[in-house]
Amino acid sequence: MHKGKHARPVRRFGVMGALLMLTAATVLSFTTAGTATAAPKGATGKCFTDDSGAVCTKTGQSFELVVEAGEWAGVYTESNQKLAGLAADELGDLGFDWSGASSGGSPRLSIPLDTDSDLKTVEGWLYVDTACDDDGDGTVSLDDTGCIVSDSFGYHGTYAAYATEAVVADYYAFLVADQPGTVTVSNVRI
Ligand SMILES: [Ca+2]
Ligand SMILES: [Ca+2]
Repeated sequence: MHKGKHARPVRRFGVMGALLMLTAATVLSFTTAGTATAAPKGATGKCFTDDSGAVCTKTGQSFELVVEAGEWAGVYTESNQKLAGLAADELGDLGFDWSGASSGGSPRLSIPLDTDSDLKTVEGWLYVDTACDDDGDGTVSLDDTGCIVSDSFGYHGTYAAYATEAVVADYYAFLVADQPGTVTVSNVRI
């Protein structure tokens, strides 16, 4: 995954940092067993950063992400666990509202996918970036007509036409900004 090439070890939020660095292959060995206690269940969105200068500022349910080259910051929640097991091509209106900088697939949702019937292991990712906001109204929503998505298995096209056997894995779904600029996201629905 290109997004990991600038990654380096982190201290404050090692789980997400490690996750961002992992290739699809190495994610295979990841399970939720060691991370389930990292944050309280049911928590609403929380900031994470690469701890190298990127800034995430939470105001209410709005998050300002300030990222320079090679950095990342984002929002995660554990409430996505309600998604585990759902068909990846039938996820309704997941998405987020955004304003500010967008480029190179940033900001985007990364939704963990399972393809081997073991929800505790992640085999791939569904990516939902601002290409999904085809009508340009500042709302990314999977149920928008014309919403463009991609996945780590090579799909790139409309979500409406997305057909996969994958289901959502029992793992973090998160929003990340990893291209330079300042973007504000809110109403993160994962
Ligand atoms: Ca799996
Ligand atoms: Ca839209």
